[in-house]
Amino acid sequence: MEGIVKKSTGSWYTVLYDDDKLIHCKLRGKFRMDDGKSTNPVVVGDRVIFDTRPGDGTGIIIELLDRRNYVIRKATRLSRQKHIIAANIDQALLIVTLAQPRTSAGFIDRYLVTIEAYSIPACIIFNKHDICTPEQKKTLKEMISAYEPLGYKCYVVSAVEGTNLDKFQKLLRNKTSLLSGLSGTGKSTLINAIDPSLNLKVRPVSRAHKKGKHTTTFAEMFQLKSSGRIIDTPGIKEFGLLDFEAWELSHYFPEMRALLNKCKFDNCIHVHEPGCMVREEVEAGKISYSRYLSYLSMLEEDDNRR
Ligand SMILES: Nc1nc2c(ncn2[C@@H]2O[C@H](COP(=O)(O)OP(=O)(O)OP(=O)(O)O)[C@@H](O)[C@H]2O)c(=O)[nH]1
Ligand SMILES: [Mg+2]
Ligand SMILES: [Zn+2]
Repeated sequence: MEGIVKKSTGSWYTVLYDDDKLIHCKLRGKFRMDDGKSTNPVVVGDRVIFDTRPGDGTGIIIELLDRRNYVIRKATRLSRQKHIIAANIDQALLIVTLAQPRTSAGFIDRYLVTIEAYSIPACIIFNKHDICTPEQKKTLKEMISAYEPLGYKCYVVSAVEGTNLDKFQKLLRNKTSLLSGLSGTGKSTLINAIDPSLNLKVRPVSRAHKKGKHTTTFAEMFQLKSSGRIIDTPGIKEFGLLDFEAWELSHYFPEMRALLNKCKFDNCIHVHEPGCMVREEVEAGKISYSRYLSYLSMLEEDDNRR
């Protein structure tokens, strides 16, 4: 039978099949590992073929079907292995808060670049609108007018007061959505607000540090009553970037990608080169300076990594 992995804890996998049935499965003894470079062979969102074991109602996963896409967590410096967060995602929704915790523009851009590299559509969900100060509401408007023209749809919501949750719910319809963001931004609260019967664990942000407490500790997929599947994830600091060459980085910034081959030099990395169209547009205010700064910082980090 075919199913979708809902969660994985150690050696057990919960598999969703026939729309709403669940079965606990183990992997078949000699399970084909991909390239040995990933720490987890089967992940949330994977489509698998399983057999039921007579007797105890558990199952055995015998085959992993091809993945359409997947997202990895940043690998530690010590290990070359990657940890896959989830697979077969239709859209990535970044949950952002401007206070408690504050999500920086740098974080948002890094996330968007990563998701661009995976070719997965992304949206930005600004949560906790109920506690935004007038100053933050102004920042919010500026951010929306910077990101929407780049193709990232923005939603302003409050999970607590229910603001715009109808729009959010519509966004989730008939899709598999990955929710990510810093710890404490309200990912689990938002899912509860859409479907209270799920009753996910949530915890207040620390008062002293204005940071979340990593309440959700592993990724899990939920089938929504209102149609669609949503994957709750633990708060992340960053995603693992795919390996990229310096000249490729600008391909993941849509406003820079639009200028592809317009610079004087083909291998222009848009820093000091003469005849650089990207820098020209930054100087003319057509490309956001904040986005360009994010670009430079990612470029520099990549340089250090080498
Ligand atoms: N004022 C306000 N508080 C919110 C809102 N959404 C979530 N919160 C609060 O933010 C805190 C953290 O929410 P969680 O849902 O646990 O956050 P999370 O993103 O799942 O965090 P991790 O699981 O740690 O990654 C809780 O105290 C929520 O009540 C909102 O719209 N407004
Ligand atoms: Mg959570
Ligand atoms: Zn250039």
